[in-house]
Amino acid sequence: MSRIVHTAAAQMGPISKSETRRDTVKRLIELMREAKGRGAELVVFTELALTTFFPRWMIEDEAELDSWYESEMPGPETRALFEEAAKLGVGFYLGYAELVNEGGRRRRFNTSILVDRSGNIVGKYRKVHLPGHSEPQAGRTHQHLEKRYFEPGNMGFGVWRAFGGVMGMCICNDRRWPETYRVMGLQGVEMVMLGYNTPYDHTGHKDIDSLTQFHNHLSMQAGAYQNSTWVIGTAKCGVEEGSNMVGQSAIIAPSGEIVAQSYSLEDEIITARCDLDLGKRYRETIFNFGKHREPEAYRLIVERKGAIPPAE
Ligand code: ING
Repeated sequence: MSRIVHTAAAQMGPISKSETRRDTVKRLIELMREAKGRGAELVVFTELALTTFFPRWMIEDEAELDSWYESEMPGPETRALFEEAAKLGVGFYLGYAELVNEGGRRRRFNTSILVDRSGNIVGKYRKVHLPGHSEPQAGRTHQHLEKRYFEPGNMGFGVWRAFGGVMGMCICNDRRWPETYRVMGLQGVEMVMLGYNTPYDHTGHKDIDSLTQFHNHLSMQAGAYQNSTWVIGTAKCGVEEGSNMVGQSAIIAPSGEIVAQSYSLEDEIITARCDLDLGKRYRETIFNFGKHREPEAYRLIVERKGAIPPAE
C-alpha cells in the first residue's frame, strides 16, 4: 500500500520589521487552516518564519538583537500555533531564531523544528551552512550577517521517523550543498523540508545574481533526484524592508520534477499528494547505493585523491 503524505508549503510574503510575533503567528495559523482545508496533514513553513530577516542589518544593541530570537519553543506567542495544529491534526516544520543556554553560555542558532500531528516536537535542526559575512560589507544596500548572529549548527543532518516515513530538515543555504542531501540520503530520508530567505542581490555580481531563480530550483531538484527524496522548499519572499527575495516555493518529487509551485510573492499555500514509495522505487533501481556504488571503485577514487598534479 502506498504511503501518502498530503503536504503543503506555506509560503510567506514580507514580514515587516514592526510586525509583532502575534501578528505573524496569526498569519501562520491562517495558512495552516487553509492547508488543512485543502487536505494537508503536514505544513512546511519557512526559515525565520516569525520575524523579518533581521541579518540584513548591523545590530549593535544586544537587547535589540535578542528581541529577534525565541528563548522558548513553544513560547507565550507561539503556543497558539501549536494548539491550533493539534486541534487540526496537522504537523509542521517551523524555522526560527533560537537563543539557548547550552554548555554554560548563551548560544544563537538558525533553527528548525518538526512537530507531529499531536503538537509534539519530534525533531530539531540547526543550520550548518551560514552564508554572508560576520562583519558589515561596504557598498551593500542590505547586509547578510548570519555569520555574526548565528553559530554553525551542532546537530548535523538528522532524520526522524514521522508521518509514515523518514523525514529530514535543512535550512536555506544548506539546500545548495550536495552533502546536505547526501548525509540524509545515506540515512534513508524520504522527504526533506526546508525554508529559505533568498535575496536577488546576494553576491553583488549581476551575472550570478541574475540566475538566483534558476539556482534556487536547480539546487533542490538535483538534491531530490540524486537522493531519491521529496524536497519541500518554502520561501519567505517579495520586497521585505527593501530587500527583494525570490518566491518559487516548490514541492519536488524524487524524480526531480516540480509537482507544485507558488506563483505569487505573498502568503500562499501550495499542496501535493506525496507518495513516499516513489523514492523507494528510485532507490531500488537507479540510485541503489549499495548495488551501484562499488566500494573498490570508490576506494580507488579516494586513494587517488591528490594523485593528479596541481595546476601549474
Ligand atoms: N539565503 C540565501 C540562500 O542561500 C544566498 C543566501 C542567496 C546564497 C543567493 C547564494 C545565492 O538562499 C540564506 N538565508 O541562506
